[in-house]
Amino acid sequence: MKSKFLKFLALFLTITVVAAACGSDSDGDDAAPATTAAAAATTTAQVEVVAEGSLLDVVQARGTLNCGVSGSAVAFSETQADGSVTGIDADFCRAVAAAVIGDAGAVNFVALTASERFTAVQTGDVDVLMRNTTWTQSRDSSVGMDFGPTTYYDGQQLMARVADGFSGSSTVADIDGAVVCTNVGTTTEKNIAEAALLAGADITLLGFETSDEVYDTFINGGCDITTTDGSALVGRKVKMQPADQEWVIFPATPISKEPLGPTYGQNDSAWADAVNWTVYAMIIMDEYGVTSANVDATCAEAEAEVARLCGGDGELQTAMGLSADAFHQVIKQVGSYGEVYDRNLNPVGLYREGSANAGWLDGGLIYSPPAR
Ligand SMILES: N[C@@H](CCC(=O)N[C@@H](CS)C(=O)NCC(=O)O)C(=O)O
Repeated sequence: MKSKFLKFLALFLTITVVAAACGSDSDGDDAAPATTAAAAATTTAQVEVVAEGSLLDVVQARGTLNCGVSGSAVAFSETQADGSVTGIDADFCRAVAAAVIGDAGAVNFVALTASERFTAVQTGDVDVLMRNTTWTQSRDSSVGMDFGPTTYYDGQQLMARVADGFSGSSTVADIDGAVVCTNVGTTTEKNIAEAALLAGADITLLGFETSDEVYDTFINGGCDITTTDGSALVGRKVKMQPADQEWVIFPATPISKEPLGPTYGQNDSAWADAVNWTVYAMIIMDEYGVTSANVDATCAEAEAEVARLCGGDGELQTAMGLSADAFHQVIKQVGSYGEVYDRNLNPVGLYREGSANAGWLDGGLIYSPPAR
Protein backbone atom coordinates (compact mmCIF):
# COMPACT_ATOMS: atom_id res chain seq x y z
CA MET A 1 0.00 0.00 0.00
CA LYS A 2 2.77 2.32 1.04
CA SER A 3 4.73 1.67 -2.14
CA LYS A 4 1.62 2.26 -4.25
CA PHE A 5 1.16 5.56 -2.48
CA LEU A 6 4.78 6.51 -3.14
CA LYS A 7 4.41 5.55 -6.80
CA PHE A 8 1.33 7.69 -7.03
CA LEU A 9 3.07 10.58 -5.32
CA ALA A 10 6.00 10.27 -7.72
CA LEU A 11 3.64 10.29 -10.66
CA PHE A 12 1.69 13.20 -9.26
CA LEU A 13 4.91 15.17 -9.08
CA THR A 14 5.90 14.08 -12.60
CA ILE A 15 2.57 15.14 -14.04
CA THR A 16 2.86 18.48 -12.29
CA VAL A 17 6.34 19.03 -13.69
CA VAL A 18 5.32 17.97 -17.21
CA ALA A 19 2.25 20.19 -17.11
CA ALA A 20 4.33 23.11 -15.91
CA ALA A 21 6.86 22.49 -18.67
CA CYS A 22 4.29 22.56 -21.45
CA GLY A 23 5.15 26.16 -22.24
CA SER A 24 3.60 28.21 -25.00
CA ASP A 25 2.79 25.21 -27.18
CA SER A 26 0.25 24.07 -24.64
CA ASP A 27 -3.39 24.35 -25.59
CA GLY A 28 -3.96 25.51 -22.04
CA ASP A 29 -6.60 22.91 -21.26
CA ASP A 30 -4.41 20.29 -19.57
CA ALA A 31 -6.50 18.91 -16.74
CA ALA A 32 -4.93 19.37 -13.32
CA PRO A 33 -4.31 16.05 -11.55
CA ALA A 34 -7.54 15.10 -9.81
CA THR A 35 -7.51 14.87 -6.06
CA THR A 36 -10.59 12.78 -5.28
CA ALA A 37 -9.99 9.26 -4.00
CA ALA A 38 -11.66 7.66 -7.04
CA ALA A 39 -9.62 9.70 -9.49
CA ALA A 40 -6.46 8.97 -7.54
CA ALA A 41 -7.07 5.24 -7.85
CA THR A 42 -7.49 5.54 -11.61
CA THR A 43 -4.32 7.56 -11.90
CA THR A 44 -2.35 5.04 -9.88
CA ALA A 45 -3.40 2.23 -12.20
CA GLN A 46 -2.30 4.26 -15.20
CA VAL A 47 1.09 4.94 -13.63
CA GLU A 48 1.81 1.30 -13.13
CA VAL A 49 1.28 0.63 -16.83
CA VAL A 50 3.76 3.37 -17.66
CA ALA A 51 6.19 2.28 -14.94
CA GLU A 52 6.17 -1.29 -16.19
CA GLY A 53 7.11 -0.06 -19.66
CA SER A 54 5.40 -0.08 -22.99
CA LEU A 55 5.12 -2.88 -25.50
CA LEU A 56 7.08 -0.52 -27.71
CA ASP A 57 10.24 -1.22 -25.66
CA VAL A 58 9.49 -4.94 -25.57
CA VAL A 59 9.06 -5.20 -29.35
CA GLN A 60 12.18 -3.13 -30.01
CA ALA A 61 14.23 -5.27 -27.63
CA ARG A 62 12.84 -8.49 -29.13
CA GLY A 63 13.53 -7.29 -32.67
CA THR A 64 10.41 -9.04 -34.00
CA LEU A 65 6.78 -8.00 -34.17
CA ASN A 66 4.27 -10.70 -33.30
CA CYS A 67 1.35 -9.80 -35.52
CA GLY A 68 -2.01 -11.57 -35.35
CA VAL A 69 -3.64 -12.19 -38.73
CA SER A 70 -6.29 -14.46 -40.17
CA GLY A 71 -4.10 -16.26 -42.68
CA SER A 72 -7.16 -17.21 -44.75
CA ALA A 73 -8.79 -13.85 -45.48
CA VAL A 74 -8.48 -13.35 -49.26
CA ALA A 75 -6.44 -10.23 -50.13
CA PHE A 76 -6.24 -9.28 -46.43
CA SER A 77 -3.97 -12.00 -45.00
CA GLU A 78 -3.30 -15.26 -46.81
CA THR A 79 -0.68 -17.73 -45.71
CA GLN A 80 1.20 -18.98 -48.77
CA ALA A 81 2.69 -22.43 -49.33
CA ASP A 82 6.15 -21.15 -48.39
CA GLY A 83 4.82 -19.79 -45.07
CA SER A 84 4.88 -16.14 -46.13
CA VAL A 85 1.74 -14.06 -45.64
CA THR A 86 0.33 -11.73 -48.29
CA GLY A 87 -2.46 -9.15 -48.15
CA ILE A 88 -3.24 -5.66 -46.94
CA ASP A 89 -3.39 -6.69 -43.26
CA ALA A 90 -0.04 -8.45 -43.64
CA ASP A 91 1.38 -5.25 -45.15
CA PHE A 92 0.16 -3.21 -42.18
CA CYS A 93 2.02 -5.70 -39.93
CA ARG A 94 5.15 -5.11 -42.02
CA ALA A 95 4.65 -1.36 -41.85
CA VAL A 96 4.59 -1.40 -38.03
CA ALA A 97 7.74 -3.56 -38.01
CA ALA A 98 9.45 -1.11 -40.37
CA ALA A 99 8.50 1.81 -38.12
CA VAL A 100 9.33 0.23 -34.78
CA ILE A 101 12.24 -2.09 -35.65
CA GLY A 102 13.42 -0.60 -38.95
CA ASP A 103 12.84 -3.87 -40.82
CA ALA A 104 9.58 -4.74 -42.57
CA GLY A 105 10.72 -8.35 -42.63
CA ALA A 106 10.88 -8.62 -38.84
CA VAL A 107 7.34 -9.96 -38.47
CA ASN A 108 6.27 -13.21 -36.90
CA PHE A 109 2.78 -13.79 -38.34
CA VAL A 110 0.41 -15.62 -36.02
CA ALA A 111 -2.69 -17.04 -37.72
CA LEU A 112 -5.74 -16.74 -35.48
CA THR A 113 -9.39 -17.60 -35.88
CA ALA A 114 -11.94 -14.94 -35.03
CA SER A 115 -12.68 -16.50 -31.65
CA GLU A 116 -8.99 -16.84 -30.71
CA ARG A 117 -7.89 -13.33 -31.56
CA PHE A 118 -8.62 -11.22 -28.46
CA THR A 119 -7.24 -13.82 -26.03
CA ALA A 120 -4.03 -13.84 -28.07
CA VAL A 121 -3.65 -10.12 -27.40
CA GLN A 122 -4.50 -10.46 -23.72
CA THR A 123 -1.99 -13.27 -23.13
CA GLY A 124 0.72 -11.34 -25.01
CA ASP A 125 0.97 -13.95 -27.79
CA VAL A 126 0.60 -11.12 -30.27
CA ASP A 127 1.52 -7.44 -29.99
CA VAL A 128 -1.13 -6.26 -32.40
CA LEU A 129 -3.96 -7.70 -34.46
CA MET A 130 -4.26 -6.88 -38.14
CA ARG A 131 -7.07 -9.33 -38.64
CA ASN A 132 -10.11 -7.88 -40.39
CA THR A 133 -11.30 -6.89 -36.94
CA THR A 134 -14.24 -4.56 -36.51
CA TRP A 135 -14.07 -1.73 -33.98
CA THR A 136 -17.10 -2.04 -31.72
CA GLN A 137 -18.13 -0.53 -28.41
CA SER A 138 -17.93 -3.79 -26.43
CA ARG A 139 -14.52 -4.74 -27.82
CA ASP A 140 -13.25 -1.24 -27.07
CA SER A 141 -14.60 -1.35 -23.49
CA SER A 142 -15.47 -4.64 -21.77
CA VAL A 143 -13.28 -6.86 -23.96
CA GLY A 144 -10.27 -4.69 -23.12
CA MET A 145 -8.99 -3.74 -26.56
CA ASP A 146 -7.95 -0.41 -28.00
CA PHE A 147 -8.35 0.38 -31.70
CA GLY A 148 -6.19 2.25 -34.16
CA PRO A 149 -7.23 4.16 -37.28
CA THR A 150 -9.65 2.37 -39.58
CA THR A 151 -7.66 0.97 -42.51
CA TYR A 152 -10.66 -0.42 -44.40
CA TYR A 153 -14.29 0.69 -44.15
CA ASP A 154 -16.30 -2.47 -44.66
CA GLY A 155 -19.90 -3.57 -44.18
CA GLN A 156 -21.61 -6.92 -43.85
CA GLN A 157 -23.36 -8.45 -46.86
CA LEU A 158 -24.75 -11.83 -47.86
CA MET A 159 -23.86 -14.19 -50.69
CA ALA A 160 -26.17 -16.76 -52.30
CA ARG A 161 -26.59 -18.75 -55.49
CA VAL A 162 -28.34 -17.08 -58.44
CA ALA A 163 -29.87 -20.51 -59.19
CA ASP A 164 -31.72 -20.23 -55.86
CA GLY A 165 -33.47 -17.10 -57.06
CA PHE A 166 -31.26 -14.47 -55.46
CA SER A 167 -30.03 -11.31 -57.21
CA GLY A 168 -28.17 -8.12 -56.41
CA SER A 169 -31.44 -6.52 -55.36
CA SER A 170 -32.38 -9.27 -52.86
CA THR A 171 -32.90 -8.18 -49.27
CA VAL A 172 -32.65 -9.79 -45.83
CA ALA A 173 -36.42 -10.37 -45.88
CA ASP A 174 -35.84 -12.66 -48.89
CA ILE A 175 -33.76 -15.14 -46.86
CA ASP A 176 -36.77 -16.37 -44.89
CA GLY A 177 -36.40 -20.13 -44.34
CA ALA A 178 -32.71 -20.19 -45.38
CA VAL A 179 -29.76 -21.93 -43.75
CA VAL A 180 -27.09 -19.27 -43.23
CA CYS A 181 -23.40 -20.08 -42.61
CA THR A 182 -20.93 -17.79 -40.90
CA ASN A 183 -17.95 -17.63 -38.51
CA VAL A 184 -18.25 -17.83 -34.74
CA GLY A 185 -16.74 -15.09 -32.58
CA THR A 186 -17.59 -12.40 -35.09
CA THR A 187 -19.80 -9.34 -35.36
CA THR A 188 -21.22 -11.13 -38.39
CA GLU A 189 -23.16 -13.77 -36.48
CA LYS A 190 -24.71 -11.16 -34.20
CA ASN A 191 -25.60 -8.77 -37.04
CA ILE A 192 -27.32 -11.38 -39.18
CA ALA A 193 -29.35 -12.75 -36.26
CA GLU A 194 -30.49 -9.20 -35.43
CA ALA A 195 -31.14 -8.19 -39.06
CA ALA A 196 -33.15 -11.36 -39.79
CA LEU A 197 -35.28 -10.79 -36.70
CA LEU A 198 -35.93 -7.18 -37.68
CA ALA A 199 -36.80 -8.19 -41.27
CA GLY A 200 -39.12 -10.96 -40.06
CA ALA A 201 -36.99 -13.67 -41.72
CA ASP A 202 -36.80 -17.00 -39.94
CA ILE A 203 -33.29 -18.43 -40.49
CA THR A 204 -31.14 -21.34 -39.31
CA LEU A 205 -27.71 -19.98 -38.43
CA LEU A 206 -24.72 -22.36 -38.62
CA GLY A 207 -21.49 -21.11 -37.02
CA PHE A 208 -18.04 -22.39 -38.03
CA GLU A 209 -14.59 -21.75 -36.55
CA THR A 210 -12.89 -21.13 -39.92
CA SER A 211 -13.96 -19.56 -43.19
CA ASP A 212 -12.72 -22.56 -45.14
CA GLU A 213 -15.38 -24.66 -43.37
CA VAL A 214 -18.01 -22.02 -44.17
CA TYR A 215 -17.25 -22.03 -47.90
CA ASP A 216 -16.85 -25.80 -48.18
CA THR A 217 -20.31 -26.17 -46.63
CA PHE A 218 -21.75 -23.45 -48.88
CA ILE A 219 -20.30 -24.99 -52.05
CA ASN A 220 -21.61 -28.43 -51.07
CA GLY A 221 -25.11 -27.06 -50.54
CA GLY A 222 -25.06 -27.34 -46.72
CA CYS A 223 -26.15 -23.72 -46.52
CA ASP A 224 -28.12 -21.41 -48.80
CA ILE A 225 -26.41 -18.24 -47.71
CA THR A 226 -22.97 -17.24 -46.45
CA THR A 227 -22.49 -13.88 -44.76
CA THR A 228 -19.54 -11.80 -43.56
CA ASP A 229 -17.70 -8.55 -44.35
CA GLY A 230 -18.41 -7.57 -47.99
CA SER A 231 -14.70 -7.50 -48.85
CA ALA A 232 -14.34 -11.12 -47.79
CA LEU A 233 -17.33 -12.19 -49.88
CA VAL A 234 -15.84 -10.47 -52.93
CA GLY A 235 -12.49 -12.19 -52.33
CA ARG A 236 -14.00 -15.64 -51.84
CA LYS A 237 -16.27 -15.28 -54.91
CA VAL A 238 -13.28 -14.38 -57.08
CA LYS A 239 -11.25 -17.27 -55.72
CA MET A 240 -13.70 -20.07 -55.04
CA GLN A 241 -16.87 -19.81 -57.16
CA PRO A 242 -17.12 -23.19 -58.96
CA ALA A 243 -17.61 -23.17 -62.73
CA ASP A 244 -21.09 -24.65 -62.36
CA GLN A 245 -22.36 -22.09 -59.80
CA GLU A 246 -23.02 -18.35 -59.96
CA TRP A 247 -22.87 -16.47 -56.67
CA VAL A 248 -24.38 -13.05 -56.00
CA ILE A 249 -23.68 -10.56 -53.22
CA PHE A 250 -26.48 -8.47 -51.64
CA PRO A 251 -27.99 -6.21 -50.38
CA ALA A 252 -26.32 -3.33 -52.19
CA THR A 253 -26.25 -1.30 -48.96
CA PRO A 254 -24.53 -3.44 -46.30
CA ILE A 255 -26.51 -4.49 -43.23
CA SER A 256 -23.83 -3.13 -40.84
CA LYS A 257 -20.79 -0.92 -40.49
CA GLU A 258 -17.54 -2.88 -40.13
CA PRO A 259 -14.64 -0.47 -39.66
CA LEU A 260 -11.53 -2.69 -39.78
CA GLY A 261 -8.17 -1.67 -38.38
CA PRO A 262 -5.33 -2.39 -35.94
CA THR A 263 -6.31 -3.68 -32.49
CA TYR A 264 -4.10 -4.00 -29.40
CA GLY A 265 -4.37 -4.25 -25.62
CA GLN A 266 -5.77 -1.23 -23.86
CA ASN A 267 -3.92 1.47 -21.87
CA ASP A 268 -0.52 1.44 -23.59
CA SER A 269 -0.29 4.86 -25.10
CA ALA A 270 3.27 4.65 -26.43
CA TRP A 271 2.46 1.44 -28.30
CA ALA A 272 -0.84 2.79 -29.56
CA ASP A 273 0.91 5.94 -30.83
CA ALA A 274 3.53 3.89 -32.70
CA VAL A 275 0.91 1.72 -34.42
CA ASN A 276 -1.51 4.57 -35.12
CA TRP A 277 1.05 6.97 -36.53
CA THR A 278 2.45 4.28 -38.78
CA VAL A 279 -0.99 4.12 -40.42
CA TYR A 280 -1.40 7.91 -40.38
CA ALA A 281 2.01 8.40 -42.00
CA MET A 282 0.97 6.01 -44.79
CA ILE A 283 -2.24 8.00 -45.32
CA ILE A 284 -0.54 11.41 -45.32
CA MET A 285 2.24 10.29 -47.67
CA ASP A 286 -0.47 8.96 -49.98
CA GLU A 287 -2.12 12.41 -50.01
CA TYR A 288 1.19 13.86 -51.25
CA GLY A 289 1.65 11.13 -53.86
CA VAL A 290 4.68 9.66 -52.10
CA THR A 291 5.33 5.99 -52.91
CA SER A 292 8.02 3.41 -52.25
CA ALA A 293 9.42 4.24 -55.69
CA ASN A 294 9.83 7.99 -55.12
CA VAL A 295 10.24 8.29 -51.34
CA ASP A 296 14.05 8.58 -51.35
CA ALA A 297 14.04 11.36 -53.94
CA THR A 298 11.06 13.06 -52.30
CA CYS A 299 12.57 12.97 -48.83
CA ALA A 300 15.86 14.39 -50.13
CA GLU A 301 14.07 17.63 -51.06
CA ALA A 302 11.00 17.56 -48.82
CA GLU A 303 9.62 20.50 -46.89
CA ALA A 304 7.08 20.96 -44.10
CA GLU A 305 4.82 17.97 -43.30
CA VAL A 306 6.51 15.54 -45.69
CA ALA A 307 9.94 16.57 -44.36
CA ARG A 308 8.81 15.94 -40.80
CA LEU A 309 7.52 12.47 -41.71
CA CYS A 310 10.72 11.77 -43.64
CA GLY A 311 12.73 12.45 -40.49
CA GLY A 312 14.00 15.89 -41.51
CA ASP A 313 13.42 19.33 -40.03
CA GLY A 314 10.99 19.32 -37.12
CA GLU A 315 10.62 15.53 -37.10
CA LEU A 316 8.43 14.13 -34.33
CA GLN A 317 9.34 10.45 -34.44
CA THR A 318 12.26 10.39 -31.98
CA ALA A 319 10.08 11.87 -29.25
CA MET A 320 7.76 8.87 -29.75
CA GLY A 321 10.58 6.37 -29.18
CA LEU A 322 11.06 5.68 -32.90
CA SER A 323 14.00 6.49 -35.14
CA ALA A 324 13.77 9.78 -37.03
CA ASP A 325 13.47 7.94 -40.35
CA ALA A 326 10.88 5.41 -39.09
CA PHE A 327 8.16 6.51 -41.50
CA HIS A 328 10.58 6.98 -44.38
CA GLN A 329 11.36 3.28 -43.88
CA VAL A 330 7.65 2.41 -43.77
CA ILE A 331 7.04 4.01 -47.17
CA LYS A 332 10.29 2.71 -48.66
CA GLN A 333 9.93 -0.88 -47.45
CA VAL A 334 6.13 -1.27 -47.59
CA GLY A 335 4.44 1.70 -49.29
CA SER A 336 1.87 4.43 -48.77
CA TYR A 337 -1.79 3.68 -47.97
CA GLY A 338 -2.90 3.86 -51.60
CA GLU A 339 -0.02 1.73 -52.80
CA VAL A 340 -0.71 -1.00 -50.26
CA TYR A 341 -4.47 -0.86 -50.93
CA ASP A 342 -4.13 -1.05 -54.71
CA ARG A 343 -1.50 -3.76 -54.66
CA ASN A 344 -3.59 -6.11 -52.53
CA LEU A 345 -7.22 -5.26 -53.19
CA ASN A 346 -7.42 -4.21 -56.85
CA PRO A 347 -6.65 -7.78 -58.02
CA VAL A 348 -9.91 -9.02 -56.39
CA GLY A 349 -11.90 -6.10 -57.79
CA LEU A 350 -11.95 -3.76 -54.78
CA TYR A 351 -11.13 -0.17 -55.76
CA ARG A 352 -10.89 2.95 -53.62
CA GLU A 353 -12.60 5.21 -56.14
CA GLY A 354 -16.19 5.98 -55.18
CA SER A 355 -15.91 3.96 -51.96
CA ALA A 356 -15.57 4.96 -48.32
CA ASN A 357 -11.91 3.97 -48.64
CA ALA A 358 -11.11 6.84 -50.98
CA GLY A 359 -9.14 9.71 -49.45
CA TRP A 360 -11.16 12.53 -47.87
CA LEU A 361 -10.16 14.86 -50.73
CA ASP A 362 -11.80 12.40 -53.12
CA GLY A 363 -15.03 12.09 -51.14
CA GLY A 364 -13.98 9.13 -48.97
CA LEU A 365 -13.34 8.62 -45.28
CA ILE A 366 -9.59 7.94 -45.27
CA TYR A 367 -8.25 10.90 -43.29
CA SER A 368 -5.36 11.51 -40.93
CA PRO A 369 -4.66 14.11 -38.27
CA PRO A 370 -1.76 16.39 -39.25
CA ALA A 371 1.88 15.43 -38.66
CA ARG A 372 2.88 18.48 -36.67
N1 LIG B 1 -14.99 -8.11 -39.11
C1 LIG B 1 -15.71 -9.14 -38.41
C2 LIG B 1 -15.55 -10.52 -39.03
C3 LIG B 1 -14.12 -11.01 -38.99
C4 LIG B 1 -13.91 -12.46 -39.44
O1 LIG B 1 -13.39 -13.27 -38.70
N2 LIG B 1 -14.28 -12.78 -40.65
C5 LIG B 1 -14.09 -14.10 -41.16
C6 LIG B 1 -14.68 -14.10 -42.50
S1 LIG B 1 -13.79 -12.97 -43.53
C7 LIG B 1 -12.63 -14.45 -41.30
O2 LIG B 1 -11.77 -13.64 -41.12
N3 LIG B 1 -12.32 -15.63 -41.67
C8 LIG B 1 -11.01 -15.98 -42.02
C9 LIG B 1 -10.53 -17.19 -41.29
O3 LIG B 1 -11.05 -18.28 -41.51
O4 LIG B 1 -9.59 -17.07 -40.49
C10 LIG B 1 -15.29 -9.17 -36.95
O5 LIG B 1 -14.36 -8.44 -36.57
O6 LIG B 1 -15.89 -9.91 -36.16
